[in-house]
Amino acid sequence: MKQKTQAIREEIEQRLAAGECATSKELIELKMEYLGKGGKISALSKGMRDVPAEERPEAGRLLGELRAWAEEQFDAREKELKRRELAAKVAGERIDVTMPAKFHAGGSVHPVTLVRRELEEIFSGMGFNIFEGPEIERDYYNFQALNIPADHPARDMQDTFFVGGEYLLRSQTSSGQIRVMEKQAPPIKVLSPGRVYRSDSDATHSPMFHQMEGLVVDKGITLCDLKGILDEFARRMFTAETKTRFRPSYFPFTEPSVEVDLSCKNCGGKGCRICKGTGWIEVLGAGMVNRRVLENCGIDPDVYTGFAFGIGLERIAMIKYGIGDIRLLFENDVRFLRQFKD
Ligand code: 2U9
Repeated sequence: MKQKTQAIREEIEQRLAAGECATSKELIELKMEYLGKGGKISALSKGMRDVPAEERPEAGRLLGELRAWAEEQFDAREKELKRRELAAKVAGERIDVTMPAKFHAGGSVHPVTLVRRELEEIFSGMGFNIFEGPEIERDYYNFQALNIPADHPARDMQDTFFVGGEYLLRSQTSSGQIRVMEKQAPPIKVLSPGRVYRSDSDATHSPMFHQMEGLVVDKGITLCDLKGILDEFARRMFTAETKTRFRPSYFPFTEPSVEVDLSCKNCGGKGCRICKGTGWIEVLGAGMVNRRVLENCGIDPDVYTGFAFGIGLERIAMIKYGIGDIRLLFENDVRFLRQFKD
């Protein structure tokens, strides 16, 4: 038995030294050849039956030693192989920080979003709270409560998208502001940005566009407060020299109503192609909240007054960035969009 175990020991030593197993898989195969069920060491164990009884304890000890030694050899080699395989993997994955970076196409912020963010910053800095109402609105909030009578042209199917029954796609964000006035007692100072829908489409009108309406209701609010707030907006949004001009107008929800022009930043008011020679650009509508609108919301118009204004975000973006056709803002052509950066 001693010779046999010694012969196997030498055989294993030789085969491991010869580098027969370069991979973990080959090592397992070699291990099985000796320690597996049908392996050479197992075969020796089976041969114990033929060993004379007095030699068996010594033969058993030798066999046990051989098995323990062989396991140790294979385990040590396995550890070594794993270490080498890992080292090779790590070396292959090494990052070369001097390589040029991969190109990532960076996105840009949509000009309407840029304008919305800027307006939100200007008006929230003046104490306005932002409220976004629903886009699918009831006739009452979009028209009736805003003093838009049943025979008003805005109510025509040609102008408003009706969804069915009393529901429609809101044509102005002021519908949401009625909801605020119903729930909240003055003082009220809200700003409502959002999508609105009107059945209209050409170079300056889109069936879906973005509005931002402001509403202030409190005791003693006058047209002067409106002018002060809009002057500040004009200076912050455009330049410190920008002037505002109020022209009389008419809206059912405000009385008196005004259309507000800003002095043309291109020519400084002298008159140019952009302002069509007038020196002024029409930018928004505004007015004192009609007392009937306040009454509809349970606010006493003899105690409280308010002003409101409405701004079309696409219109501001077109003026600010010199965009000639509103449709460019909705086509999502990246060659156009990537010109705008945050
Ligand atoms: C309430 C009462 C009144 C908001 C106002 C305008 C005048 C206006 C237009 C500007 C360009 C719409 O997007 S646009 O086409 N808006 O001219 N909007 S006063 O008046 C309100 C708002 C809320 C409760």
